[in-house]
Amino acid sequence: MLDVARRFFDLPFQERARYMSADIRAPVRYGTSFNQLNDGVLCWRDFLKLVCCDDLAAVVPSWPDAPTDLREVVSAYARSSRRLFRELMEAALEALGIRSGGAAEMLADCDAGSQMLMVNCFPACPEPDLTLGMPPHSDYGFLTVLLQDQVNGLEVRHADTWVLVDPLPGSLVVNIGDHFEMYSNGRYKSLLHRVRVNSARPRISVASLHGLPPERVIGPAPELVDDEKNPRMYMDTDFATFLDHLSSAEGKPEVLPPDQETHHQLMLRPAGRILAARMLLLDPICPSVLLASCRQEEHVCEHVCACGCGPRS
Ligand SMILES: O=C(O)CCC(=O)C(=O)O
Repeated sequence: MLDVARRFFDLPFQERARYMSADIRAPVRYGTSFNQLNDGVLCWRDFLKLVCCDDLAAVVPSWPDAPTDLREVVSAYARSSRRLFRELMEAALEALGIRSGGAAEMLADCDAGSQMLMVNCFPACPEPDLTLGMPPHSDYGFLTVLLQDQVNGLEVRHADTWVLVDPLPGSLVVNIGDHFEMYSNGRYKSLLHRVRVNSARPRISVASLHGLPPERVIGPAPELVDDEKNPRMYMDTDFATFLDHLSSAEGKPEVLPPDQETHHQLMLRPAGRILAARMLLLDPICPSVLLASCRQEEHVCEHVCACGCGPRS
């Protein structure tokens, strides 16, 4: 996957530019920064966005036809990522204590849900301290499965500082998104993260963002809300509203000082603090775990919990 992504960004600009679009809803979109048409300050990043859906065969013909193996490799990767999302959600629902009807309904929504692949290239930058590859942001959906090459760049916000996420060979990073924080009524926290660039080597990453169907209203699960100890912490929202917000001037991403939240976080999170998770841990004992390592082959290998129950392995 990383190899074909690298070869796509090595294509002549005219070839890549065929997929440029001003429409943030376009199913295939090549661009620079977050949105080069809106951003006041451009980020040091090129991206190829590919919207996936459960009928992948229907969308793949609109994807780039060069490199020649891109459609085959990327669609296989998208399917695997979707399966992983399903498995992670099953475990997370169990960890939250959501069973039978509630879990079945949520998993059905996950199966019918949205998926978007964001293929990123952060070229080597002559002045890396003057820019960012991506500004601080959190992802809007439920879970993001992130594949990165061996070049440092991803940092997450944890305990008021930026922490580098070491690229471990053969591992994936799983980020919690805003909608999962809302659904879990704050028991899982969405992750503020950013990407730094360097002057020596380009960096490639592939984020697979998973969420529920766009029109599905998302709010705290009834099982996790009660009047006494667990009051409702979030308003209901849906993905379509978020997209409207993003395409409006108000939703324009900005390069913010590290300790500030982005606009959409402020919109989606009326209460609750920002916490950073390096990777998701699906821990049946403590669903508020923030740091973990999830290896592709072994699934879960090391856990560090931020709620005070201490490191485990
Ligand atoms: O490149 C990375 O490590 C993170 C990418 C990311 O945050 C995104 O595509 O939303």
